[in-house]
Amino acid sequence: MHKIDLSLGKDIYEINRKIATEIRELFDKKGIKAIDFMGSIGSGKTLIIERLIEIIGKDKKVGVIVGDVTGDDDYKRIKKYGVPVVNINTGKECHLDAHLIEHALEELDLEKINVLFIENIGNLVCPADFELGAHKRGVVISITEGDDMVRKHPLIFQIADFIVINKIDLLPHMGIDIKTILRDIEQIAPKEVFLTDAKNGRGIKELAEWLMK
Ligand SMILES: Nc1nc2c(ncn2[C@@H]2O[C@H](COP(=O)(O)OP(=O)(O)OP(=O)(O)O)[C@@H](O)[C@H]2O)c(=O)[nH]1
Ligand SMILES: [Mg+2]
Ligand SMILES: [Zn+2]
Ligand SMILES: [Zn+2]
Repeated sequence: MHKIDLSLGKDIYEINRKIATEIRELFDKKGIKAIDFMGSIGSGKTLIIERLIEIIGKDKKVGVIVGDVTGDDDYKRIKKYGVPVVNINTGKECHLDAHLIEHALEELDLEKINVLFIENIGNLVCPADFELGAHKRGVVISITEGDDMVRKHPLIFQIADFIVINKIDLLPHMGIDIKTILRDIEQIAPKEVFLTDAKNGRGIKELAEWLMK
C-alpha cells in the first residue's frame, strides 16, 4: 500500500496529515480506539503499555504497534502478553509517521482489535509534527530526566491530549520537586496529567480509566 504522493512542492506534513485522517476513519469504521504514546527515551513508554495491557486487556482486545530505531526489544516485551504486535524499525528516523502506520496495519487483523496502543520513537521533538491517526496522543516523561522537560520542549506537550509523569517511585532519590513540572504544565500546556510508577503499577488504573472513557 504505497499511496504516498511525494510530488514536488507537496508539504510532507500535509501529506502525513491526510494519511493520518484516513487511518482515523479506518479505526472509526472498525470500532478501534487508538492511542499514540510519545515521550523521551527510556521514560517508561513500553512498561506503561505493558501495565495497561494487564488492566485493559481483561475485557478488551488490545493490539500494539511498537516503534524503535532498531531491534525488537520492545516487540518481545509486548509479545509475551500474547497480544497482536507489530514492530516498526525506522532505521534513521526519529519519529513514526502515518505511512509507516499504514504498513503496520497491513500486518494486523483489525477485526480482532478494540484498542490499539502505538509506541512512538523516544524523542520529544519531531513526533509532535506527525499525527498517526490516533484518537489520543500522550507524552510520557519521567522524573529522572529532571524538572525542566516541559519548558524545554513545549510543543509536544501542547499538542498532546495527556501527559504522564512516570517513575515517581524514584522521587526520593532525585531531589527534584514535582511541583516544578506541574507548574510548567499548568503554564505552558494545561491538560490531563497522570503521575505513575509503572514499576509498581501505581497510577496506571487511573490512566486506563481515563483512556477508555
Ligand atoms: N523505577 C522505575 N523504573 C521504571 C519505571 N518505568 C519504567 N522503568 C524502567 O525504566 C527503563 C526504561 O523503561 P521502558 O519502558 O523501556 O522505557 P521506554 O520509554 O519504552 O524506552 P525506549 O523505548 O527505549 O524509548 C526500564 O528499565 C524500566 O523497567 C518506573 O515507574 N519506575
Ligand atoms: Mg520502549
Ligand atoms: Zn508504502
Ligand atoms: Zn524525527
